[in-house]
Amino acid sequence: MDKHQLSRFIKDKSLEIGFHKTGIARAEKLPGSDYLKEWLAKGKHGTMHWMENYLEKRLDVTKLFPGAKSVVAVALNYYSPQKHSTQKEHGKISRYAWGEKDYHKILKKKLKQLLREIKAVDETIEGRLFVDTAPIQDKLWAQQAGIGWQGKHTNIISRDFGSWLFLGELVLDTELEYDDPLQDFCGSCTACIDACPTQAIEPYKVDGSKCISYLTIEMWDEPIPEEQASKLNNWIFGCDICQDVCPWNRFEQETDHADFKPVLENIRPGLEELSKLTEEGFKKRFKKSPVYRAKHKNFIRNVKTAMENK
Ligand code: B12
Ligand code: SF4
Ligand code: SF4
Repeated sequence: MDKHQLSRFIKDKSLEIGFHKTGIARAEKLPGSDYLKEWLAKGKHGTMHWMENYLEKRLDVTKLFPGAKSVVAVALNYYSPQKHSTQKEHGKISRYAWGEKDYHKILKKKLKQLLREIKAVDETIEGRLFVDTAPIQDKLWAQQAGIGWQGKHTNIISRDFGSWLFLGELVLDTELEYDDPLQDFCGSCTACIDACPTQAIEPYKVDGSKCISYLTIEMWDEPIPEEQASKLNNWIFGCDICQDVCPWNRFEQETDHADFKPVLENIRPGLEELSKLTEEGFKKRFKKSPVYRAKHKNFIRNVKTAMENK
């Protein structure tokens, strides 16, 4: 197969495997990647010190995978149409964590399958797969490969699915045909900036240390600062506000992946009941779910903070 045929093959297989969007970009240091250094220097990562690790690799994919020539960026739509409860006695868990399983495993399995299909055509091709936790800038690659643009809330928005997308990459040591990046369609809209309760968003920049997602998932072993605690709006794991208000999410489509179907108790979880979860109970209920990342102690902290706001 020449590079045109192979690129077509990869995109067709990717759809067959169940990815909703695929784009291909040249593996090189991307313009825009260096903003990360400024973000870290200003402490916008709060206590996420792991973001400082392998910095050179995160900034340049050819250092992460020497020999890399192409980045196949993929996206999976996880949208479920149910609404978050507005009742005070319920907590809010972000939509991406409503399902029973953790998305990392689901994406990884599909990327492995894609790599197997590619190797079946040409066994000399080598590849590495990355999902979220690797030192690679998922959003930059999705943008460069034309999957979507980074909205002012910094999430990737696609014109056909909105922003309810998980992102991943398959990096290959072979030349392919490359897609063009998509232009920005935010225009003069500022809905996400206006709606963010903790004022974490400046256009195209998010102060991670102020984001409710950080405060409830990534900030461990310390109380939620008073200034932000009163603004949690019952979010106990992540936050969907900037995406819920985005006009491009009118184009959202219900996911066709059974694995992302919501567990009903995750949509309207009772705060009182959650506050009584023992470590064992937390493990039993959330072991396979993304919620497990928060750990029992911090999850209970979130629940209690939400209850105090009543
Ligand atoms: C750290 C992290 C967080 C942190 C920091 C968030 C952030 N915005 O950086 C916290 C914990 C707060 C977080 C929250 C969430 N996250 Co998160 N997170 C990550 C992670 C691990 C790294 C992101 C990163 O590199 N941040 C550093 C900053 C510097 O990157 P950046 O925001 O992209 O910076 C760009 C812009 O600022 C822009 N820029 C800068 N200046 C300018 C100027 C102009 C004019 C323009 C146009 C652009 C521009 O260029 C920069 C480079 O691209 C990625 C996974 C990965 N490995 O990439 C997931 C990831 C970004 N998260 C994801 C998700 C789903 C979320 C949440 C929606 C979860 C939730 N519901 O609670 C929220 C969204 C909050 C938000 N509005 O960003 C998804 C996003 C999917 C998508 N459709 O885009 C990712 C890609 C995971 C995945 N593989 O699916 N996350
Ligand atoms: S996820 Fe919530 S807190 Fe974070 S930037 Fe979006 S609206 Fe603000
Ligand atoms: S809410 Fe408006 S400004 Fe924010 S990402 Fe969506 S379109 Fe862009």
